[in-house]
Amino acid sequence: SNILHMQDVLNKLGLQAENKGTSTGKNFFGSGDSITSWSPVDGKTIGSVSTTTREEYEKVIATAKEAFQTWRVMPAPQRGEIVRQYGEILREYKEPLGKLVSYEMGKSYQEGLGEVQEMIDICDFAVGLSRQLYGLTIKSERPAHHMQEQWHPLGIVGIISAFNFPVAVWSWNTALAWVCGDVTIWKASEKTPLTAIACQNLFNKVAEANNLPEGISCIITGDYKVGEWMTQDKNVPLVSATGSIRMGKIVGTEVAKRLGKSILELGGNNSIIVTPDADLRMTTIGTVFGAVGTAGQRCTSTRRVIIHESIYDKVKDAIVKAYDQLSIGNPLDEKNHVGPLIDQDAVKAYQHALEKVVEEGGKLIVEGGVLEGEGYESGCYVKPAIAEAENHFEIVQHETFAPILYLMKYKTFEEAIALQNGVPQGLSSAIMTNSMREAHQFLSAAGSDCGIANVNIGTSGAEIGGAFGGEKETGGGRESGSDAWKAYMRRQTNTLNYSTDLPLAQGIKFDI
Ligand code: UN1
Repeated sequence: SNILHMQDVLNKLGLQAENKGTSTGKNFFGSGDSITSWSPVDGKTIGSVSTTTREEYEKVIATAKEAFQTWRVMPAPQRGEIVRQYGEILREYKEPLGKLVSYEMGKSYQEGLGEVQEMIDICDFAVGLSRQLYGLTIKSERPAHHMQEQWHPLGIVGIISAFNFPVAVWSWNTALAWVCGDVTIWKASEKTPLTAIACQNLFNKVAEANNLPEGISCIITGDYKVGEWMTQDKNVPLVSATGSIRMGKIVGTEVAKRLGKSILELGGNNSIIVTPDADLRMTTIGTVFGAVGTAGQRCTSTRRVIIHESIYDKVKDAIVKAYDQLSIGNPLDEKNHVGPLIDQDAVKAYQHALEKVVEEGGKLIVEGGVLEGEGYESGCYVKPAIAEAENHFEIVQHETFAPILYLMKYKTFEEAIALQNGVPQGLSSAIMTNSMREAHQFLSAAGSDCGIANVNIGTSGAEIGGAFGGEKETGGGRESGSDAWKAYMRRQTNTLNYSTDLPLAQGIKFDI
């Protein structure tokens, strides 16, 4: 019945069968080829969106540049007020937007709502932040001198986001960028273009009510080429990109070529270490949610479980038993735990990984497979699988965006940490333990090398209040909470002399 009401959802969010995918606010245009948005839930077409041409891109840049002139001098708390109103609209539209996220991307309705909740949370965070863009005062070595640092807006921030969190990741970036005084241009994933237009339509209600100029929130649509226009464009001082390592390497390199700034939040290869005195129930729930939630398509999804040999069989049995209870199907039906993968390419990558792990000597203990028949017409529904594997296997070193979990054993604590850290990625990590010593060792400088390290919690489901991102091939960028806002601003160091002399720093004498 949720599906039957999808037309209402589209109407509420201002979406049509054919949509223009370029926008500077209430102005929508776009004359490039159309992209079809296709739901992995039932394989049906939801609507189409026109792509952005180069000429139209230039128009967006010109409008955004113009908008920045007024937006950057509006007092930050007033910009915060705009973000507050956006958070209010999101509360009002939480259900339809959550439903569209679920239908267009394929995650469960609960998770679709959760994603909109993340948007609301980051808006609240940004509103508070708008009064806390603090700089420092610094003691000068010279008499009657004052030093300070202050933070100014950067300009146009380009946001490139992935299909798996089609709306939340944009909001982490944009809500911060807006209160910081930046204007934003969003290139959403071409797999989820409709949710992006829905977010823009909601922003337009706020923009209109407040007489804001065009260009504060912009969207562009298309494939990697459209993203490349931004990465190569000096008019875009910062590009924040969330997605695959392959994409991030290209974005990072292109932006670096012009010495621009980038924030990269890329793939993970997240593991849970399960120690001898771990709570078995918590371990099971944390692992299974982490591995099969969002059908394994979170960058924080649990990919590996590193289990102490003394409890290996017990933990393995509990996880396998939990997998028996999983129901796979339409994610809008709340009785299902696992929805579809995003598309058939993702299904192929899943199948390839399962073949590869066996080829490399792994053993499947929960067999995978693609589901067929009634309810599975899209061809995107797969069974969550578990393999016993070794960390050095090529496929284990690689992030497969699908519900595949690798189990491995450890003997010593040092070995567990080495396995956890022994992958190219460094996003999220967790330990299940009741030993204070192990917990602290895991969080120490010699412990987890990831951007996120959790104790007695799984690897996924971070709150917005912390900085989100990771090390190594995860890209090093941080989005969302803590002081991640600083990356969206430029720092300026000021020295003011209120004396009638001009003493030089370092005691240097220069007499004329
Ligand atoms: C992502 O998968 O790109 O921590 C983001 C989590 C979510 C965000 C994931 N809050 O799982």
